[in-house]
Amino acid sequence: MLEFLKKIINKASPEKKPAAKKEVVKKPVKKTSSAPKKIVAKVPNLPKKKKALKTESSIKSPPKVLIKKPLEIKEEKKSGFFGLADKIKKGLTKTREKLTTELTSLFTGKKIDEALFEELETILLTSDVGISATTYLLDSIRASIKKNKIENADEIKGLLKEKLIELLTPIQNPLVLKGTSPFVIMVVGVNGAGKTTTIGKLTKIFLDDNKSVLIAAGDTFRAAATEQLEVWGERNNVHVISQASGDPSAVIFDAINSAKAKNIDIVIADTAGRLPTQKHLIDEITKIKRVINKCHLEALHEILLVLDANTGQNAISQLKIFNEALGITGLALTKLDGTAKGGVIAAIAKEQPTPLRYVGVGESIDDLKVFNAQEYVDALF
Ligand SMILES: Nc1nc2c(ncn2[C@@H]2O[C@H](COP(=O)(O)OP(=O)(O)OP(=O)(O)O)[C@@H](O)[C@H]2O)c(=O)[nH]1
Ligand SMILES: [Mg+2]
Repeated sequence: MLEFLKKIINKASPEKKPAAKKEVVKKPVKKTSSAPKKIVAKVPNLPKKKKALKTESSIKSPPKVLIKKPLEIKEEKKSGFFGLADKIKKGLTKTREKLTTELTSLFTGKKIDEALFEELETILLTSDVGISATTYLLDSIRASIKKNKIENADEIKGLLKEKLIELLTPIQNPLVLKGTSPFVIMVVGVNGAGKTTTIGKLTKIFLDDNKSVLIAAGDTFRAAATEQLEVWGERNNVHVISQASGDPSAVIFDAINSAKAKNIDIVIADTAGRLPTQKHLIDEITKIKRVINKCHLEALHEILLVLDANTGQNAISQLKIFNEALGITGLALTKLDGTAKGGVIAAIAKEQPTPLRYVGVGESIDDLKVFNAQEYVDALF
């Protein structure tokens, strides 16, 4: 019996040694699997990504970095171009979820009658489409139903999409850079609408299009405004012109002259947030416009009003007052990702049609998109 036990122990012990060897082999395997994980974690942070990869490559072995680099390029391409529709879709999730749920339960298996139209009206109004655009959409849908003898309520969803695209297409009017150089854009809007952030994202759009950009810190009112703009300048590697004590007209004037001297294509001027009801501040911005027009031969090229989508119908009244004071040439509608009221675009198109240049769907540098009616409606429901 003892002999038998000894035999068993002797058989077991030689196996322990190879087991220890196995552990040694495992170590490098662990290393290779952990290193790429670190790189992947840095991918979402685009502005810092390249630096992070360089540091990573100097520490870790080169082959691992080489494997991950193509992935990084794919990521950039995806969000920069191919992922455009996806970004809008993601940004409009809240509005889409509301509309999809409500419209699906409205149309599924229902009769086309007045009650259905009343419910549809409520859905549109609560999505901030506004009375005027809602009436227009319902009338067009009614006319199409009559003309095409539609009996199935399910088909109304398609009609609504079609009519919305028709309504929004006239305000799809992307910014075209023309006229004297530099092309000057003044960004205006109420406090906190997203002006400075939009300037940061817009700069990235222009740089991607191989244009050179200079930013003018024309918000001389708020203490931290210049610093905030400088952060965006650094992210884009673009110069920000500012003055310690300041008259916004002087800062913008300076920036235009500097851009002329350096052959820079575009000047984007930030301005302080102001409420349309603050008459003296509206007067001040009209003065800024006059001064820029005097110093720059061909009038200011673009006066871009930034509107926060969360403000709903209030956005229309802001647009009206800023337009009367300044002559708004284009709009950027921000924070669509934070609201279920993306229908406000339809209200703008119906009540105060103005070229909608850009839509903001997040706080990151790549979260500003050129507005496209079809893409927008496709993302809605
Ligand atoms: N979610 C989301 N947040 C945004 C968007 N655009 C801007 N923001 C945020 O809105 C806040 C205000 O943005 P700013 O760019 O400082 O607004 P502003 O109009 O320059 O503000 P003032 O200079 O104070 O008038 C910031 O926290 C931004 O990150 C957007 O499209 N989506
Ligand atoms: Mg600002």
